[in-house]
Amino acid sequence: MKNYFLFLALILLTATCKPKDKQKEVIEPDPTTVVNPLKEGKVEIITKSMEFFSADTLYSGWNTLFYENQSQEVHFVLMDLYPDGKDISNTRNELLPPFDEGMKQIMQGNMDKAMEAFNEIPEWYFQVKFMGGTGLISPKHTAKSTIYLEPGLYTMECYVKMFNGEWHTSHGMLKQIIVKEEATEMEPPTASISVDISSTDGLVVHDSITSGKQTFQTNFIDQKIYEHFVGHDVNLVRYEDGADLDSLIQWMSWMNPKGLITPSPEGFTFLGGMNNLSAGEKGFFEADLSPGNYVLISEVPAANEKKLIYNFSITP
Ligand SMILES: [Cu+2]
Repeated sequence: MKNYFLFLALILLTATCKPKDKQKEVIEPDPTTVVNPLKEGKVEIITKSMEFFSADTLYSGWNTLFYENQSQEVHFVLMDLYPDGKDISNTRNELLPPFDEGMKQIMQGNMDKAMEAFNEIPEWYFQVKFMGGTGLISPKHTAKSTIYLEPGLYTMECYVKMFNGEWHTSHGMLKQIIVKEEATEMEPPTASISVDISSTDGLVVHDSITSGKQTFQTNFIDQKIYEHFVGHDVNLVRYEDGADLDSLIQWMSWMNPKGLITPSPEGFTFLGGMNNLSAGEKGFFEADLSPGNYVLISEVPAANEKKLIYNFSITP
């Protein structure tokens, strides 16, 4: 009898233990909790020298671009939504050649010949819709911008110039991106500072800018194509005491042979911003501000004459 109870106890023990062990073995990740950063609207983009490392298919809706510039040069990210039937092969075959030729002529001081080359820019380019991106970002810095993407075919580009005047776009900073119908789960962030930008009133800042982590909301009141064939944007730039603001203004025009080129002007650090958007649209960017001197400035020729520059400082 005693043995019988011992036997029963053993059976009960193994019966209660075994399923537990088995349970441990069969634990598998629940597919509903698998993290998909892209579905959450988190898009990582890295530049190591002259390229974009990123996903090539994104979800539509709100997306935050985390653009890490690991290279030695200043760059930006601009998202161009293409008209139906056009893709990156049209960019390479029809758009880059006139821009390359025009820039070559500018570098040689032949503005008339440059304009002749720009006359060859294909008509479809003027139907490209600029959907934002980051502002200019200095080496070893990360830009964080939130934009709304419609479904479609895009190119991601950076048209800053190399030391010899050739476009980054022609050296690898041009990537085709497909944005699918399915949207992200992201809501737009809550802003701490609101900035209006327009071709009439320039940059108008509605809140006082203080130190710490700030989220800027950029409201594109209108938009237009300026003399450099693109519209206005917003770039946040920190500058050292004594830095020459005029050298920054000159540099912000790619039509200037020494503009938007390596090296970038002395004493200025580019901290991101919001690239071209259409009239009525908004975008967001984040920056962690320490005491110092700053400007918000557009990448356009003669930003000061267009009121597209806003100077401010943060006191300790
Ligand atoms: Cu670049």
